[in-house]
Amino acid sequence: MTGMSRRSFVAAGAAAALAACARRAASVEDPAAPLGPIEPELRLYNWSDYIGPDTVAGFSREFGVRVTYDTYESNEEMLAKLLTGGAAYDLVVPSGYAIPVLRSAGALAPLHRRYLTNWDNLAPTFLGTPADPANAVSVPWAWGITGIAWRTDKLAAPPASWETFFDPRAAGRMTMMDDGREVLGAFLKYRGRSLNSTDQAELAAARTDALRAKPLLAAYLSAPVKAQLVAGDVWVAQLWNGDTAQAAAEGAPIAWALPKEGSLIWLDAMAIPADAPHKRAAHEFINYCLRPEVAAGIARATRYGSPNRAAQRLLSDPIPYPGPAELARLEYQRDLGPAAPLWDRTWTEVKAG
Ligand code: SPD
Repeated sequence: MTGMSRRSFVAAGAAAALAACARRAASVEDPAAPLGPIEPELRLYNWSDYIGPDTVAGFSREFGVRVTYDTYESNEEMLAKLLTGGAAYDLVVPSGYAIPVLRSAGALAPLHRRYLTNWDNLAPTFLGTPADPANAVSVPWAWGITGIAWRTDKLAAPPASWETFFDPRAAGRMTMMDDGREVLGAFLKYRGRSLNSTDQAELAAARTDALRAKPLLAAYLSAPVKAQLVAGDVWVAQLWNGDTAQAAAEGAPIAWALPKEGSLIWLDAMAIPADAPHKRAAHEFINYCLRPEVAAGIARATRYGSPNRAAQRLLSDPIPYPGPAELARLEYQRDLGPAAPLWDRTWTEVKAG
């Protein structure tokens, strides 16, 4: 079962009872009320390669909290785990579109702002987004863009278009992400469509394009492709800008290109599950990550854009938020709502095809 079809399965009802419990828990929680004392334990669930080398250890040392740190490779993997219940995580880092998905299932707890004393370090650009207009449940973590990572020693020129994935000269040396929203989204952009399209014909065209590219791909692989790029086994990979920069930092001739047809920009944010067992520790961790020096450490290691303006000032080469010309080519993902099963089916057909 793919990540997306797992989500459909969840949405179809198996988790309904658990979601209802979480909804009840979230709705009775008063965000103005104090939480208890900090708990001695914290369970974090984040994207891979998305934190500073000392972030967790520094928090653990200072607050005397034992931290468990697990990682995921896609929103769908995280959603499946959270929405089936019993994951017992205290903090997750969903992308914007996944916040309403979690919230409407009653799976997120309200933020208790009294513990987030470093809130004002955040840049206003990243606050009050459509995903969470009042920032009632989420705190910006990092932003980035999906594009094409490429080996400058293997390709004569930068990949200018998503059409690159149809190029037989790189057959077997290319990968796309193991993520239906990313792959179908890229081919929707290739055809000049929205990466949030819910139009059947547009999605069918994206499926046709994905199936045309598939025989030329070595694999569907997300962040773990970095090792293969560094080794030179993969020459072209659909990949996020920061992960590409992490790979290039290993010393391999790797660059990143934004396809001319446009692509995905995202803002990932910290959020506390409704059934989190250690909510006070989760708030303290969020507040710790909002410190300028901690946020700068995260940005330096991950090479993603920081939504923390106080941290930006500490960085020697801060990643600037895209200007109007770039933004015109970029799109944030939205919750697909009732069209989610159509996307699930389409991606399942691509994976099985
Ligand atoms: N290695 C961390 C990558 C984080 C990517 N998050 C957003 C992905 C949007 N599909």
